[in-house]
Amino acid sequence: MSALIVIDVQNDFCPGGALAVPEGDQIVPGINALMAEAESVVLTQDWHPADHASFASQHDGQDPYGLIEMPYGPQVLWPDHCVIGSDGSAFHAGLNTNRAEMVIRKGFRRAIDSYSAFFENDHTTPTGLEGYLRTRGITQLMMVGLATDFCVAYSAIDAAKLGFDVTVKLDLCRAIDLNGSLETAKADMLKAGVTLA
Ligand code: VGL
Ligand code: ZN
Repeated sequence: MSALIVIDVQNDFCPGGALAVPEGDQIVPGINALMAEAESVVLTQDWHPADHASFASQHDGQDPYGLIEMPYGPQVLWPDHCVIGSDGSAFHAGLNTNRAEMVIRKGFRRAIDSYSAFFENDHTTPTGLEGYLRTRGITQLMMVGLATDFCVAYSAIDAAKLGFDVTVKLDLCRAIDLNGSLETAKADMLKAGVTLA
């Protein structure tokens, strides 16, 4: 069994949003077409409380895109984004969500970020997605969405480490590309055994 995992195609990651990914909206039609053919579809949604610790606004003297040390390791600080229930946290209006059998929300604990759809940024707290996929007999994953170098890459690497057969379809992803993070993410995905297509 296979599943298409659509990562964080939300307003705040699209042009005009709080953490806009260049061309983030351009992948929507292609993702809709892929969903129509997929065996099963899972959507993820970045979902933060307004005082989330990944927001630069929560740290005196810090600007967005800086790096701080958190108890679980280094953390990039972001503009406030995907605040629970806000318009920015909603899926892009053009995304056809009808085929989604599961929506997994992540990053809802104030003190810890969660790029990956499988584990929070401490790399140990599970989101429950692994159990969902395994109990449904799903072993093959196709991943698309935003952003290639953060939530897509972290999700793909965790999935590969968990033993799933993972392909990232790069033409249906877009990157933030912070200080070369896209090239690093691609190399890390390949090293983990992810297929880049
Ligand atoms: C993401 C930064 C912060 C992503 C989420 O979806 O790639 N990036 N939160
Ligand atoms: Zn986030």
